[in-house]
Amino acid sequence: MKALLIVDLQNDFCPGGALGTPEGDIVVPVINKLIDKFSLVIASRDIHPEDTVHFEKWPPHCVKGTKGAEFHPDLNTDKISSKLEKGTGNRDDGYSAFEATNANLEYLLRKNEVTELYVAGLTTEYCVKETAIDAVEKGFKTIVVTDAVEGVRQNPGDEQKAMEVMKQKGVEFTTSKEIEKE
Ligand code: VGL
Ligand code: ZN
Repeated sequence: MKALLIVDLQNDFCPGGALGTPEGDIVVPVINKLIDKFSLVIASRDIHPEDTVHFEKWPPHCVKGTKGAEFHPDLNTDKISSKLEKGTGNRDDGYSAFEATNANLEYLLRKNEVTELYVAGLTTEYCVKETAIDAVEKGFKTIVVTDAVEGVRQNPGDEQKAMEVMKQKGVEFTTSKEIEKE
């Protein structure tokens, strides 16, 4: 069983958002197309309290109840069967979707007999990377869809570095074109 996990495709990570990636919204149509190829689609959101140690590292973003915390308005959410919230505490970053506090992602995947987890969304260097590495470490075959993820690009080369770390940890890569062929 294959599942698609859409990570943090929220207004605040899109251009113009509080922690906008330069090109984050280009993945929206790519992901909307990808969704058709999966029978199980899960999405995570970064949902922070107003006060959190996380905001010592980052400008405030994705605060619970704000517009910035909502999914990008063009994301087709119809098929998303589970909406995970992470980063909800005030003592840590909560980058990985496996740290969701409103559902247990590992349990959800095992219950649905998921063996291959396809990962898309934002941001390549943080939440996509940490989620993908956690998935590999929990024993799932994990495939990042390279044209369906975008980086926050704080420093030149950060995205490439993140891809290399994921690769070293055993994460695999594909493109939406390859998936469409299947
Ligand atoms: C993220 C920075 C801070 C992410 C979340 O979703 O990748 N990045 N919080
Ligand atoms: Zn965050």
